Amino acid sequence: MTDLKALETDLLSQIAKAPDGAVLDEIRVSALGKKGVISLQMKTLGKMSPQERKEMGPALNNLKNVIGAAIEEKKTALEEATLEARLATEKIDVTLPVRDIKRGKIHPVTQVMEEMTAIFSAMGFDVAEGPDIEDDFHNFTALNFPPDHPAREMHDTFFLEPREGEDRKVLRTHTSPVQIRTMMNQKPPIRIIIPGRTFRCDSDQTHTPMFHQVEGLVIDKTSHMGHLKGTLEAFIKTFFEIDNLETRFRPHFFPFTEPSAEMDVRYERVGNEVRIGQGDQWMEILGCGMVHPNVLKNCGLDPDEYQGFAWGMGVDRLAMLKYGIPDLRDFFAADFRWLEHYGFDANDQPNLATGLSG
Ligand code: 2NL
Repeated sequence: MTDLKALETDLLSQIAKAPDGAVLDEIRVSALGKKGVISLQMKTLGKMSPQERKEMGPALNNLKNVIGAAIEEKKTALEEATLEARLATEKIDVTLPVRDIKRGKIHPVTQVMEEMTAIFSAMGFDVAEGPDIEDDFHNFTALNFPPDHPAREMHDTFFLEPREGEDRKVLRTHTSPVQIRTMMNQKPPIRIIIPGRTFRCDSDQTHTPMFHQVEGLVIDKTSHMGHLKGTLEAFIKTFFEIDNLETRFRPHFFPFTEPSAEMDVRYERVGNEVRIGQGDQWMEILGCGMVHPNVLKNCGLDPDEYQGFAWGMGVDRLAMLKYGIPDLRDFFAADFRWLEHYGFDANDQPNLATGLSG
């Protein structure tokens, strides 16, 4: 009979010294494999006297378990050490500047949203975001849409199948619900812009069911239509990078602003090209107005104390105009050649100090 205690000590010492997984596996085979020492000892149990077997059976079983567990433990430790070593050699400094990007382009819509964000950030606006799926209250009711307003029921809103016991949800048709959420949760003064995706059930040459908006909101005690005009004129000149760009404000109607206006810029058409800034034609660029007292009330703000202005513009169309992109549908075609041509380098991060569009 082998001294089981000596065998255990020997195997445990071998396991402890194993430098890698391969050696550890050899030890496992030599001890627990079909022809391993422990397995061979177990085969001799049948030939033992009942008295001997009663003693040796449990002892061998115990040895098998102890060695098995020690091997598993060592295996985990070796794997962890290998991973640690690999992580140490593959360490990269993510704060180093990026160089030499060969593939991958920033989509013009993303770039233009970043440009708009850079311009309004410099004026002191924060960026706010909110969910794509909204309820009737945040998308329509709070914005002073009357209960029977056609936009609520019309075919151009995407409705989600209502869940049991829940109000029906919609894909937001504008980013305005984010302004509603901000006014309900934050005390004025508020100065935010909201870049994001919006959805309307509309698809033709000039409309896609998903499109992008940047809306803005200023709420305080004194901001008026003059501030609105100044803010948006300064924005559009910086955006198109044209100092003498001429604008005009035309009266308009939105349920959520009073008074409301649309801002146009001068332009001319030379051949197939649209030239912004000069010429004898006017192009509508954005909608705006003073926030309607009912909207303020719906958000828990007293219209006798607070006032402010808001605006909304379509990013996709402004991106087409600024960068001379002829067809809206190409935005969503995921054509790499198109992106290679119209896309931006990841290093071209818009900022006002070094120039917006590089
Ligand atoms: C357009 C016009 C506009 C707003 C959006 C707004 C939001 C709140 C309150 C008041 Cl919470 N107004 N947003 C105001 C005027 C115009 O968008 O033509 N967008 C593409």
